[in-house]
Amino acid sequence: MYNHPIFEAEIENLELIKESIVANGYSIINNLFSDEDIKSLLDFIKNKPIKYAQIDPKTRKQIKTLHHFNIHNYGKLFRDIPLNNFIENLNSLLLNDEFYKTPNYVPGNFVVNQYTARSANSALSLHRDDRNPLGNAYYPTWLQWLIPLEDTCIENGCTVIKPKTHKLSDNSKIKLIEEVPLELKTNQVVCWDGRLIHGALKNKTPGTRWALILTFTRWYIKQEFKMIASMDSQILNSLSDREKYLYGATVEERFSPEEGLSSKGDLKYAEKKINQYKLLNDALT
Ligand SMILES: O=C(O)CCC(=O)C(=O)O
Ligand SMILES: [Fe+2]
Repeated sequence: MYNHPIFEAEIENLELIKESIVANGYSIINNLFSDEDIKSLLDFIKNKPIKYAQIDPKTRKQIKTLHHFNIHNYGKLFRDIPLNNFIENLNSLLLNDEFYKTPNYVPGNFVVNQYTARSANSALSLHRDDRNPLGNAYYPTWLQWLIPLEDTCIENGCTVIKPKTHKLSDNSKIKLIEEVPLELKTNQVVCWDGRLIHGALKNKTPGTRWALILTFTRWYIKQEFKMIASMDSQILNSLSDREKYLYGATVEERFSPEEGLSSKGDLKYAEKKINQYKLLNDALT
């Protein structure tokens, strides 16, 4: 058994949730998505052929896991998740750069770093996904959201965390902190600071353990995949202003100073970059 009392709260308690992420490195959030949405997401994922496996962060070897990447390309239900109001509000409190002005109707200037669906099979070693040098900064620069599409438990390979390790850089101290399994129901999600040490247990059951994992970072951090480049022209044509910020179109690298002198782009700049990707799509098809 473990001593750490697991923190969970309802979506009405935005401030408490923020405080738990700052203090404990994570928060469980109850009743964010409807049962119906979770079921539709699961049905879609279960019917989609799988192309990829995962590299273990510690051993760098391929491990047995079912994995989908860039799932913003899987249709509206998947595209709506990063736009969820609560996710947007919490991310804005923790990841926004106050020196990067956005239009009033665009609340955040952080970006999606990676958007995947994962079903546990082998165990995933303890790791942190935030690649910044270790430190004890108050604010995170990465936030990760895990949205279970099936109940998770110790038997089927739930996530494990080492609470409060997000601000620790001393490995001997990290070793002493207990590993806490986060057994989640499908009406719960968990959000953690990307510096928090976490992993996943082995799935000992014959069933799947599907979860969506959505990583957001501050705007200047390199995305795991170039989200804009992963989209076909039809999706590029349908991006809302909010999504142009969210998927990094406003902060795509400039080819030269002729494309603008600030790396904090605006919507006009995003439009230009999106057009460049449309031309690239046309050339490749
Ligand atoms: O699936 C999980 O519980 C955690 C996965 C994870 O940490 C990762 O893929 O980096
Ligand atoms: Fe991870």
